[in-house]
Amino acid sequence: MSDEDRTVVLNESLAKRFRELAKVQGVEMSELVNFMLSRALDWQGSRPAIAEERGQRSDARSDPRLDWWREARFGMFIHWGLYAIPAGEWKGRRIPGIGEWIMKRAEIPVAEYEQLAAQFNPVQFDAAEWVSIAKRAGQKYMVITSKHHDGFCLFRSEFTDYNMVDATPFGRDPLKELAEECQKQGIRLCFYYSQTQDWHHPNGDGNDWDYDEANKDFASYVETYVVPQVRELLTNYGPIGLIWFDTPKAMTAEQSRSLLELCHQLQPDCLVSGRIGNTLGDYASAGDNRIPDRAVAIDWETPATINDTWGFKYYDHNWKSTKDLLQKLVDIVSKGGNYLLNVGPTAEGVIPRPSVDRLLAMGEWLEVNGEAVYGTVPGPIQGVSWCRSTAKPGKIYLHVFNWPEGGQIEVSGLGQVEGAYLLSDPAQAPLSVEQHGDEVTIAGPAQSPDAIDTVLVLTMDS
Ligand code: H79
Repeated sequence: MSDEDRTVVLNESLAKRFRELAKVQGVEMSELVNFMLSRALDWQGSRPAIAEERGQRSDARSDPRLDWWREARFGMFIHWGLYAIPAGEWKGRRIPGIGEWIMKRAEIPVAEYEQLAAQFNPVQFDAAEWVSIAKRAGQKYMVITSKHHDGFCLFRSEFTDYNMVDATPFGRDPLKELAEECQKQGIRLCFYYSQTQDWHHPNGDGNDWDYDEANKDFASYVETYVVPQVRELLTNYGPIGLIWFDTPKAMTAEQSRSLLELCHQLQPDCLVSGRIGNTLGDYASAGDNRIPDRAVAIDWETPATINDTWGFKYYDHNWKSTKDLLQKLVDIVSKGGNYLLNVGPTAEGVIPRPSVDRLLAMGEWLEVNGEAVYGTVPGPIQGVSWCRSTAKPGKIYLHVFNWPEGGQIEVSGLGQVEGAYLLSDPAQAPLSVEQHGDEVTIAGPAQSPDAIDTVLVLTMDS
């Protein structure tokens, strides 16, 4: 929609609600739509990056079960499902929004959408390759969509035939293959599972174009479908690092709690994402692509896209640069969070090349600078634009995004600095440090050693 294009076509159900409301309010329809849109935008901008209901249970904050995840800091998200086939286009029309939402946005009837399964034959899928990409990117865990909102299951399930093994010509269980490879290559396998929205299941949330909302029995969907499927996922694939629930919406506290307890009972070490709802997660989930303004003293994670979609869209080429992605990673880690960065493989089973290129470039940087990322906590310098800081006992890492002309790095508020060196320097040649009271000046090279993020290690007198 351009500024000049003043024709907005509302979908039928929205148009009906607007017409009724406009009548009641005695205003013009366009006036009302403008008002509502501006309210929605204000609301969007004012939402905190981490919503309270997607927060962390207070007794999880010091739970050592999270230690591997606190160490990991960087994970791979994978959105893969039937939506990779239409890849953003339905019947010749490009459907706006995120690719995995195509069924909902185009209100595709279940009977039609289901037929995609017969075409899903990702012969190029290679679990070893996917895991190796994560590994080379420096990602420590992998979260894959076992079932997204469209209801299609990537895993064999006894509770529906609408799954990869029973409904597609492919006939293999990719989660089984990924589980084996993750074990081999030392990556923690984790599952995304859409516990509330299911546009395929008659009692699931979200599909009001096939099913009458009034006839839905959401509680029965949770009890007779979600619970047994979560049991399958946490029983059939070995140890699972975490289960990533999403969009809690109507989940009651009792429903969230019973799911949480089920997970902990089946696999005591399996973590549960904050999107289980009702502030019951083992860790908090920031909004999609949202990064808090400052350090947050809970365990939290930002799920994010490399372009503007999660599920593959063939015409989304809006790839963030490696620089942007790396600086986002460091920004997040400097505020105490994890970065769960998404790839959307194609219907053939291939992770798009632009994603792979960026991930591998991030991995190269991490190969050199990982010490300043993995297992760190927020450092003492916060809220400045030119650098970020992370810390480990006895060390502060200065991540310099904008190298000062001449290479004199000036900081304050750190305590007594003992020495400094460039993390990229294997010899750890000492840089000259001058300290006057609180003010510290470190003499770095005149030219920026790393155009994205040069890490200075400051060793501290304790
Ligand atoms: O799995 C990914 C998304 O599909 C899921 N969460 C991430 C991790 C997600 N579910 N809901 N939402 C994100 C928010 C939905 C926003 C919407 Fe829209 C606004 C749905 C309809 C309007 C975005 C824009 C999707 C379609 C149009």
